[in-house]
Amino acid sequence: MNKRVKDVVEAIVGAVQRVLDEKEVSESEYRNALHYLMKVAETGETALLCDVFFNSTVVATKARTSGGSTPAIEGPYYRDDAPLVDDRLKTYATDDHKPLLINGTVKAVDGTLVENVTIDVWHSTPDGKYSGFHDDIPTDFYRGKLRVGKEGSFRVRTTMPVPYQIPDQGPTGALLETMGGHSWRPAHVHFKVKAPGYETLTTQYYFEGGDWVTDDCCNGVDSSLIAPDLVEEGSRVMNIDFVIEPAREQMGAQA
Ligand code: MBD
Ligand code: FE
Repeated sequence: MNKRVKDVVEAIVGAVQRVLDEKEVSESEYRNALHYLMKVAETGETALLCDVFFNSTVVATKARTSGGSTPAIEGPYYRDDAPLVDDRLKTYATDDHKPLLINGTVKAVDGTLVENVTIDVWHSTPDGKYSGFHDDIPTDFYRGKLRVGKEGSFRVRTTMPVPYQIPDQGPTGALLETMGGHSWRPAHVHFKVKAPGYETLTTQYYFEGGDWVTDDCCNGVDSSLIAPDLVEEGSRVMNIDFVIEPAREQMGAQA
């Protein structure tokens, strides 16, 4: 018996029951919904569908109590097996997008330097795919792990991502369309900042003035995550000073 699981699942079941009742959902609608969910599972879109609707809510809960940098949704395309990279993500030889330089620092909330920090960086390919998930693109493209230097700074080069359409041919895209919505996300770069003894910071950054920044289908944009339009020597530049907080006990965690 796990009290936390009981608590949360009972609340979810209660919420769904209330909606079925209030909306007077019929048997055929209910069966349609079940078939829909089976299609979601068959097409491997379970994480995608849930992330579209729920990831931002979980992130908002974390953000309320976090003293560190603004967190953001992870999305379904993180790979823990990305390669270590030095100062550049591997990009396609044919990629003619504007160069992007991402640099900044990592510090603890009390301003001190943190040891052994790694930053996972990942973003989509020029054609809006994620390596390691789509089209058999090898996992080392457009993603990598950076080691932050002893002085707390990092720097990596890549190319500019573009607005991203979440897979729109499957059940997730179909549902968004049926609901009169769209399946576009603003161009973004994902980050995961990890250090022993610290809370992992998962976040993403967007580009000032970019399409869909104010209308993300995943509701993932916070104004503090929009990088100003800064260009130096033909390269778009993103300066990010990450702030991470000491690890805390996880709420409700059980052995
Ligand atoms: C993505 O690339 C993404 O970042 C999120 C949050 C959801 C779907 C696709
Ligand atoms: Fe993404």
